[in-house]
Amino acid sequence: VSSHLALDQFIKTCKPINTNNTLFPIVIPTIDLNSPNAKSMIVKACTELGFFKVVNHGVPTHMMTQLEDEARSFFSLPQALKESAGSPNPFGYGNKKIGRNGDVGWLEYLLLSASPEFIAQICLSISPDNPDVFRCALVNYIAKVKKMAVQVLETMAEGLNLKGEDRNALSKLIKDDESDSYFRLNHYPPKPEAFEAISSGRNLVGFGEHTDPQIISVLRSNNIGGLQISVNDGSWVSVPPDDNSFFILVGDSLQVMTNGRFKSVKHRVLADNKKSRLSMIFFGGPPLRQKIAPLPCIMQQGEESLYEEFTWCEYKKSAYKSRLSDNRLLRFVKR
Ligand code: GA4
Repeated sequence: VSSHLALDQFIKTCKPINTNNTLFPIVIPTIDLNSPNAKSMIVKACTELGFFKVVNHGVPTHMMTQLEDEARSFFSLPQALKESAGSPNPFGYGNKKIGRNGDVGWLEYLLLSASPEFIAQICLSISPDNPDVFRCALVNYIAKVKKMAVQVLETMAEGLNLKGEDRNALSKLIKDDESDSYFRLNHYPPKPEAFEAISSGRNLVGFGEHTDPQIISVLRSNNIGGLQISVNDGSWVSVPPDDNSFFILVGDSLQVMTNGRFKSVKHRVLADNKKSRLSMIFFGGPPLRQKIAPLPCIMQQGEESLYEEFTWCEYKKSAYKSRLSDNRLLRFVKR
């Protein structure tokens, strides 16, 4: 009875979402990182959707499955042990509550800084006697995915016609020792049996609509669907899951650095599944003091920035005051 009550309460705090315009799976642009066409295809995908899938990515399958197994073990721990990771503000274990301003979703998660030192510390607090298995799975996976993100950003830069040093203009922000990158494990439990009976036709929202504030996000999930992206005309498109590939999302910072050429993609996750969905996401962010502004090397003669200048630190501060579905860039658009 008590778990039904909790679900009932959860549903009451959820806004109904519009799924009338949800449809048809479109073809997700798929980029073979080793193909000579990769750069032009990436630019096209980032311009039109802010979203694409990467194959031939060089991340070994065993690293993905190892981390998925470890994540499963973590989420199956008793609640009190999971909570020993601390609260997710700024980093730790979260359950249903997202951010600091009342957003909720049908998921539990572990939100981490991507730095190996931080990960060592948090793994120690989760399992003091045997921290190394989880730690190694996380650290190895993150290192590989970060490397791939760097390759994607360099291919992107080439596609934008950046030459010489400028080819690293985006990737260097992620490679920087002070890069403020995050890592997140999301566990969306199956839809509860009692849901239909008390939800009056609402959808079960796993993670509500939002854009990512960082430069780039690299997402991998198990073979359970739920991820949707918003396309130009505002309709929602379901992304068929693929546990062998990665999905790349353009973040707000990359939209600004390309002066609006690339679109940060609005996305959400529905949790209408019979089986649980597990996703792992690397968020590539710049150092805190980094100025976020259009790259001088991409600006045409006479082109002006669409945005007021801000640092990553300022953007993050403002993001943490917002609700998930807010348009966080609006505040920085020049009038
Ligand atoms: C969205 C992208 C990342 O998951 C995240 C999220 C963060 C959080 O879960 O704490 C935020 C969200 C994300 C954007 C707006 C704020 C902050 C929740 C929220 C309501 C870790 C991030 O960097 O921004």
